[in-house]
Amino acid sequence: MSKEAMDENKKIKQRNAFLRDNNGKEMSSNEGVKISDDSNSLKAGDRGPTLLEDFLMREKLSHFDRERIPERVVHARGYGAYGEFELYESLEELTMAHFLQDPGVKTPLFVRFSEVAGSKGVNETNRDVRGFSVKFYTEEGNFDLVGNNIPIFFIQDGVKFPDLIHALKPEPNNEIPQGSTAHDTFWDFIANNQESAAMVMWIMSDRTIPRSFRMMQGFGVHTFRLVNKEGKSRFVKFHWRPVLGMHSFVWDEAQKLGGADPDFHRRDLWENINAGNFAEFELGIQVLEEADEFKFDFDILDATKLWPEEDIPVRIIGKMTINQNVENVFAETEQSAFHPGNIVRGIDFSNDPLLQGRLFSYTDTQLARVGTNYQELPINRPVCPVHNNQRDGASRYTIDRGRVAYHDNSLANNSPYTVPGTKGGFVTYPSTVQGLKERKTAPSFLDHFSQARLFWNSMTGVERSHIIQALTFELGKVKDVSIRQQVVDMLGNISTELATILARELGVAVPNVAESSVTKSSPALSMGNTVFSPKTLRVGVIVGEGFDGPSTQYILNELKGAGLRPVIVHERLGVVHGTEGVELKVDDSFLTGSPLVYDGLFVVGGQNQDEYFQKYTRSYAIETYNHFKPIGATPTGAALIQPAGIIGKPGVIVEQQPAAFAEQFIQAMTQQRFWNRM
Ligand code: HDE
Repeated sequence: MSKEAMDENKKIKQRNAFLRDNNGKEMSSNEGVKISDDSNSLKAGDRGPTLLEDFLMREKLSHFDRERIPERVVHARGYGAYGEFELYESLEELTMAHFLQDPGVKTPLFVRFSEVAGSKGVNETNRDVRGFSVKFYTEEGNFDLVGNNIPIFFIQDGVKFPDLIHALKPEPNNEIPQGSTAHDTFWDFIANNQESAAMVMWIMSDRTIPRSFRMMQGFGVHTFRLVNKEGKSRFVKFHWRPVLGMHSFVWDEAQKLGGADPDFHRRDLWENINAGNFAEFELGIQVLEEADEFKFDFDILDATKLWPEEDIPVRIIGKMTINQNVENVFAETEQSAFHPGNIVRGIDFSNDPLLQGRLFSYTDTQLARVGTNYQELPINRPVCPVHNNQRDGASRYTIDRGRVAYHDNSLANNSPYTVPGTKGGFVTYPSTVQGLKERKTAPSFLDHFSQARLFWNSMTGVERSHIIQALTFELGKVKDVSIRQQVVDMLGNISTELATILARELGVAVPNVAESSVTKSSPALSMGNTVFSPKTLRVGVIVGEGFDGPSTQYILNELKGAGLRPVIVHERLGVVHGTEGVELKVDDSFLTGSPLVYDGLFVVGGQNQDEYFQKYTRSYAIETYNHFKPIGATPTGAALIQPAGIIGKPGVIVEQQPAAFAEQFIQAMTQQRFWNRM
């Protein structure tokens, strides 16, 4: 297929055939009968009772009664969109995968980002791992990269997953807490399953409170294989890098935001895609020769371990652009069915026991959650032809013709034909296996603390202080003192300093264990090294009646030119009037807006600033300041926030001259957080 043809997003074209537009159409039942009255049931007399005969009411109510399907066991809250993947350079030398051959070719895809722990309605800014699932609709079948925003996992063996999730979810006797790991059973699991040590360090870091789905990394987590046409296999790990850089909230902000806007992440994605600010991520791979499998002090099959990028560099191979929202969240996102076992020719599995467990669980869960023929649904069906002898089942959509539904056959010349590997058929990589059949952990999986220490060593001072605060909060919520003690004892294996601080904060004893001797660090693990972009960040602009029209207009234009998104905030909705006839449409009132939903604040002020205006402006400024975010102010605005005592502090910029101010403020927005405020 030519590049031009691929550019037209084959998946969206296929999906469009299923769209139904009800606007301006006559109403009918599902059987096509036109409906004359949809507000009154059929009754015996106008005061009832309602008659069983009312087939229209029965159809409507019984369909409604079945509107829900079971929510996902984990990752229930999520949001999806379509996009495409463009390959930068051919990977022909590494893999046969069709979509990784020709530079410039675009492969349609669907992405779903998610929160792991909470139910379908949980607030989106909770501290949690984020799911990062990508379904590539390739010309040789669907390839699903079902990853997370953290490169490692809690456990090493799939058989433990139900235990982990039972411990992490709300406690079963009272169903508390929702979408949070800050409770006894989770930390009891951690203390008694110490393979989670490294993951604990990651989940207590700022990675689990991302500012946006568009501003976090993604990882395939497991070791997979790439297999080329000569049949040579290499090990591979997949990485997604956000083009906007990695941003995170601070914990206090994330918690409050859960109340101010429980839909913050989906709104951010949806609004930006609609505004043409497409989310972009580069795909990187770490490749390891089979001969080097045993050259490391960790086992590459152990999903609680990462491959340090300084040892095995990440090679960037292409870019994903997420550029189209769904038409219907249930039909597309809720029914989307991901499976790490959906691989294509040229990609294969490793023996990672966590991955092996997943290979069973995902198809099983989709059969239970969505139904037997889930692969036929528009969101899940491949863009390439599908022919086989699978038949029937609930809600079968395809109508297979002919009487032959078996293989081998002679009546249909043995078709549909199997396809040899040389002609495009999938052939499992013939890796060697040896050993006893037994239930056992490999000795190479038993070091739980070296990489936890590597992570701790790689953190900046600010990042370490956030990890300490997060652990103090989470373990502070643990009621059972013995669990607190057990976790602090466990953390003593990572860092004596960390365990000592926590022991004091949590009222438990300092552990008497030797900390890990690892001195190495990996700069790539720190978010302190991220390069930020100001693009699409939101600036709350507080404007009062009679504001300085021309200079405000000038500054706003400069901010927009840098890609920032000013949001006009005023006492009430409507229009606010400045000098020289400048008018601004108000986006948020003080009540509908919140300093939590802006990445920075610009206080313009005005001539008519009553007490209400002054009070809200001050409280917006203080909240923004406490979350370390940039604040800009005109001289009028500065007088307004003067009583807050923040003028002259880092990241608080007062305008002297519009052009210089705009430049400084954009720079401050690019820096995003001013940690040296306290
Ligand atoms: Fe999942 N996981 N998982 N998981 N997972 C599910 O599948 C499971 C694991 C991940 O956007 C479920 O469709 C087992 C690792 C994402 O729809 C379920 C094990 C990673 C999503 C399931 C793991 C993930 C899921 C629930 C251990 C990161 C959301 C509903 C062997 C690499 C997919 C569903 C979406 C969803 C099982 C471990 C990521 C029950 C048994 C490791 C992003 O099948």
